[in-house]
Amino acid sequence: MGKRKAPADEDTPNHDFCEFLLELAEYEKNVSRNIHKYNAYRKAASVLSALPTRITSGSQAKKLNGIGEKIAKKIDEFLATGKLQKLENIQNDSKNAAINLLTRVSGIGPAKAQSLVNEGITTLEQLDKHKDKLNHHQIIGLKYFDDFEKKIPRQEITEIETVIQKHLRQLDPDIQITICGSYRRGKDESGDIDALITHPSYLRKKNKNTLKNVVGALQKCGLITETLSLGDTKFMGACKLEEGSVTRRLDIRLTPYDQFFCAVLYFTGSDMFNKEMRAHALEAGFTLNEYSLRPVGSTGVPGEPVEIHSERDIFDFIGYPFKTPEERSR
Ligand code: 8DG
Ligand code: CA
Ligand code: CA
Repeated sequence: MGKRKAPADEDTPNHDFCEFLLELAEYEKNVSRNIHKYNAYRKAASVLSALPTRITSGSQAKKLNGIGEKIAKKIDEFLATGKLQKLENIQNDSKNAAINLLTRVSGIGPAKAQSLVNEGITTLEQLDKHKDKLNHHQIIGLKYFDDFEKKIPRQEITEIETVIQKHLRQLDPDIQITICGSYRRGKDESGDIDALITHPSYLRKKNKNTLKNVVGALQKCGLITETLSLGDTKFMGACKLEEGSVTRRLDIRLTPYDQFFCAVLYFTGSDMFNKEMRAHALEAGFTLNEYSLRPVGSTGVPGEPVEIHSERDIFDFIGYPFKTPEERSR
């Protein structure tokens, strides 16, 4: 997953509010480790970013779904003073800054970052001298710290997709690949590459070697350069288009054919959109995840998965107006 969350869209009328809300969200996730507050700030930023007009007071903002008293007060403070004292304090605390920095290393989560900082490791240089404290994923994350923070231009992902497609065809012409994530939502640049593969003969029963064969072929041709983890259904690693190119984060997931559309929907995101869609599914009496859509009976026990033949089917079943991938970005 992209580690540095995209800054708020600069050309929306409320982007400065979104910016401080997203920064507070990162603080809650990385330092306080309060996932509820993290979600609340993200939700508020998402609501504000979709507004076509400028918010001029906290009380006006409070009328919006997802903005309560506390965030309204922050908007008033920001409007009055042009800053937020809470955020200034957070930014001026060197321990917070160190935790935030270390969580930008792929594989280092908030808990690991805190324990490193508690041991006195606060910079990447110090981290480099204490690689014994890191696992394989984190060591690779540190090695490619700069590369992994660089956004990937859309064109480069298209080229990588073409290379993958060529090798998949040689392996088995029936394997299908879809690049999901922000790329599928039409973004000009992405934080990483989220590839989903499936095969018509892969229905529940797993072929243990499919993903390993795919990864092997892509290593052999030089595209895949690092492996962070590799299981039967999920590869996490890195790839490089050619010698001298930037090293990119690449995830590949193998999904059963009958779960393909739920997986495509889930991995296309955005994660805020997924949250909204899951909430809507629940209201309509369904439970939705990356594997299936299932009706929930009055007992609360999910039934058998609904048969799905397209992404649109999922929207139809829960009575949610269809949105193209490009419309799912907030
Ligand atoms: P980016 O890489 O350009 O930053 O954006 P992205 O493609 O939207 O984000 P991502 O972090 O790569 O995640 C890909 C999709 O996976 C995301 O759009 C929706 C889905 N997803 C969730 N929740 C989570 C989660 O907690 N972690 C990850 N890695 N993916 C998630 O809905
Ligand atoms: Ca990802
Ligand atoms: Ca992504």
